[in-house]
Amino acid sequence: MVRPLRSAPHDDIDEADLEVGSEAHAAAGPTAVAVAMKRAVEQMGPVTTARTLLRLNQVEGFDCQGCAWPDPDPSHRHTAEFCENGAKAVTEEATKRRVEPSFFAEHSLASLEDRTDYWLGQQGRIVEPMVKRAGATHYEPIAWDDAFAMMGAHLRGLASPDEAVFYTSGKTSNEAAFAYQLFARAFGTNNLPDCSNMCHESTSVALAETIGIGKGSVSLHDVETAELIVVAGQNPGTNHPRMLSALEKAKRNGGRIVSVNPLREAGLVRFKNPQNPKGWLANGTELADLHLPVRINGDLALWQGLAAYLLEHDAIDHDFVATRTHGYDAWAEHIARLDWAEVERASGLSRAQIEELGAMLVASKATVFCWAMGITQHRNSVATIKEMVNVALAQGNIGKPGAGLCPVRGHSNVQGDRTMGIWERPKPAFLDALQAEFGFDPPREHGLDTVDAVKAMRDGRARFFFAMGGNFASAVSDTEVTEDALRRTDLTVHVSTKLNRSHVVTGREALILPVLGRSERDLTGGHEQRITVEDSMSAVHASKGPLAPAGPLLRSEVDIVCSLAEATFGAADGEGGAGGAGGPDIPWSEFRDDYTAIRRRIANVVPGCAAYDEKVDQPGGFVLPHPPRDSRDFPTTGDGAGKAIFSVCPLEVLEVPEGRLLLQTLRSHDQFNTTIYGLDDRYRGIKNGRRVVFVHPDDIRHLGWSDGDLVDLVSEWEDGSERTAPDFRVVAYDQPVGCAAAYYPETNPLIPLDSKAEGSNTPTSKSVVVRLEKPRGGRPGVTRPADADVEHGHKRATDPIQQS
Ligand SMILES: Nc1nc2c(c(=O)[nH]1)N[C@H]1C(S)=C(S)[C@@H](COP(=O)(O)OP(=O)(O)OC[C@H]3O[C@@H](n4cnc5c(=O)[nH]c(N)nc54)[C@H](O)[C@@H]3O)O[C@H]1N2
Ligand SMILES: Nc1nc2c(c(=O)[nH]1)N[C@H]1C(S)=C(S)[C@@H](COP(=O)(O)OP(=O)(O)OC[C@H]3O[C@@H](n4cnc5c(=O)[nH]c(N)nc54)[C@H](O)[C@@H]3O)O[C@H]1N2
Ligand code: SF4
Ligand SMILES: [Mo]
Repeated sequence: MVRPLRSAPHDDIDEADLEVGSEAHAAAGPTAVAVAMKRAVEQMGPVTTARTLLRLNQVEGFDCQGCAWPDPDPSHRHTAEFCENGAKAVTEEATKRRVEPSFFAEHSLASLEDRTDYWLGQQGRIVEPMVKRAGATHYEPIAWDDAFAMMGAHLRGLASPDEAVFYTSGKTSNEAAFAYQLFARAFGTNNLPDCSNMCHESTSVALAETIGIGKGSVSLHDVETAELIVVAGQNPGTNHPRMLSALEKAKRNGGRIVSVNPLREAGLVRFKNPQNPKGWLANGTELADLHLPVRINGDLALWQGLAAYLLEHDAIDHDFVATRTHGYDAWAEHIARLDWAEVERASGLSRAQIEELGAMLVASKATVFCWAMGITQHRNSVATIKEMVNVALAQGNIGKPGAGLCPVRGHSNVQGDRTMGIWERPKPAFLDALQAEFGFDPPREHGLDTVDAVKAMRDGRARFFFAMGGNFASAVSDTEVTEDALRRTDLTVHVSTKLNRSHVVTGREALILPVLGRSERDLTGGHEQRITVEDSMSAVHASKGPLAPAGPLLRSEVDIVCSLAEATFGAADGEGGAGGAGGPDIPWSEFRDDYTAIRRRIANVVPGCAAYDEKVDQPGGFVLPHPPRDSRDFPTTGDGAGKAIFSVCPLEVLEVPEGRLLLQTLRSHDQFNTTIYGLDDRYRGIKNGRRVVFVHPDDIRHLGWSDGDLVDLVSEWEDGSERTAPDFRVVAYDQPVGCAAAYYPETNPLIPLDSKAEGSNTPTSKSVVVRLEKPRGGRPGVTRPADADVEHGHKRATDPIQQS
């Protein structure tokens, strides 16, 4: 079925090897197992593969470093409790490949700048702390103590603590996150941007305002026993594969499933459960009963149409609405005035299609609403999520069995990091608790989120950038602006397992600090330590890696934070008073030597964490309180405080000028965010390449192109500026007319820093207006990364001087 593309107009392009086949119709199944195993054995060897994967997501094992999907009850776990992409995540970390100091001696920074994230990641684990000194062309080794002293000196030299930025990616453990935010606040800043700012921030904002807590309200059991599950803007077959097992169970229990997505994602269409022998043989389970091919950004309109249907059929839980909610009448009046023609135009769906889902909602006594990035990364995402909440509230679908709101989180501990205080806008109560526990007055002013941190670095207001994991340069929008901002700092520090683009986009000086991953034994303090994490459904549990560390010099994230604190403040005397040269009296060395000491402090500071250390010891851990889920209590504030809030959200139609397409930037099946595992997107029929743009066949024709053509993507913005991402292969692909899709992070150069969601500041990664243009070749100001490709000599030229 796979046909090679006809010869390209430019033979030297990266995608010469690209193959486009037909879409897959089923997700998982034997192919998934085979793919995962082949790569695992190649990179880890057979013994480590077996030892590691059998410990993955087990009670006495370690938590998958992939996504945040929860684990089943301990009594319901399989021997192999992981998916293809979980196995890939482990392989990526437990690989036997190493990046030694000799690698950095051999490769100058300038040469590494020409490499892609894929190539950089494939080099292996970083095993020694490395420094790039001012003016140097290469990284060189540095002793840990010298690295800490260097960071401490930089931090003490800042004119204000707010000149420092402390970023977090969502893999950081609860213990490390708690210590890290404590350090940042003891130092004097709330500049704690995190990957959430680019991810589910719209969810956190919308839910906090409407139900009083920024987290989902369901358990795994609710999903499995729901009568109806709506999966909107999410591709679980790739990004949360074990969710498909839960959906399959729901289906067996008689539940119905609806997918709301511009694309017909494999997995929702058909799923072969690799844990179920039948899945190997038969065609698998048909998961989605209904697929609504919504136009990109059409969800607000769709949910208003659904609301109108519920009102029209009086499918309202009047008792719940009367006793537990606020603002219903104003909302109902607003919806009653709905203009169906506008709804159809905005959503790209007919009224009949919307009413089909409406009828399913009416028929269901317990509905679960799931969503992810297809909903959160638009300008009006907060409004869209509030409208989903309205629909859930109208039918009382919250705080009852088999029903609720289910935002599906991304990184494996992104929710836990927030719970532990990684947040640029901490609640006063959290700061009060910190103050009571540690006896210092934390800063009260809000800090910088991700987008604002870029602006602060760009404008010289922030000069120290520290990243606890992640790949800031590639993950944030407006690649050129973001990279330029990082380069303007005095010092960039990356605590990382693997090499990535952010390590080669340095401040005047730079450090790379090698860190233990989840799969590795943590012997900090001379004894085996464990860490804890929280999943997407607020379940907290312990995790302990089984493998020998990738190298003897690796340190844990907790160790790095505590040592940095000591180097910054001077070692604490542990006797009260000023803890050294200038910091509050916090026992950093005690924290480092035994993480239990941190957990005791978490118990005192973080709501719902009393007896934390004891509770995480229960098999499967414990579930954090969630008043709407537990007792239909809504800890909202402001107008209607104490009740769930209905919101009135004006309907808008995202108008796309003639000749333009609405582009979403999404993940392939072979990546974890900016970590590229490989160049195939099996379910979408793409082999050996990533620079593709999926376009509807009618649009291809209408715009005067052919399937297989090579194009530049050009985005146009309100201020008249244009941005280009060059050299994408046009691939004909079924989706609503006018929509298009291409992979992230290659498309991040197209999204201006100021294009972000109202209320949450999340970059609008899912609605970018673009036109397709004949490739113009390398021009100044164009980010031109290569993929498969580096062998083909492609440059990643963000800087005109670097142009080939
Ligand atoms: N293997 C793997 N797993 C991952 C990740 C990974 O990169 N790889 N990343 C992790 C992270 S951090 C996250 S946040 C999650 C991301 O999980 P997802 O949100 O599933 O990730 P995306 O690939 O961005 O997919 C977005 C989906 O929304 C659809 N969509 C786009 N625009 C719209 C729209 O306007 N309306 C609707 N209804 N749908 C739309 C797209 O077609 C696509 O199916 O996955 C996590 N898990
Ligand atoms: N255009 C576009 N942009 C997007 C998105 C999109 O859909 N479209 N999605 C956004 C989303 S949802 C997210 S979450 C962000 C992701 O943004 P980030 O979280 O910043 O990016 P990742 O690619 O997940 O980070 C990968 C790096 O983390 C490091 N790492 C891996 N494991 C560990 C570990 O255990 N410890 C430490 N310290 N480091 C580790 C490795 O060095 C690796 O290279 O990107 C956002 N950007
Ligand atoms: S579903 Fe997510 S957490 Fe579970 S094994 Fe797969 S990647 Fe890991
Ligand atoms: Mo994410």
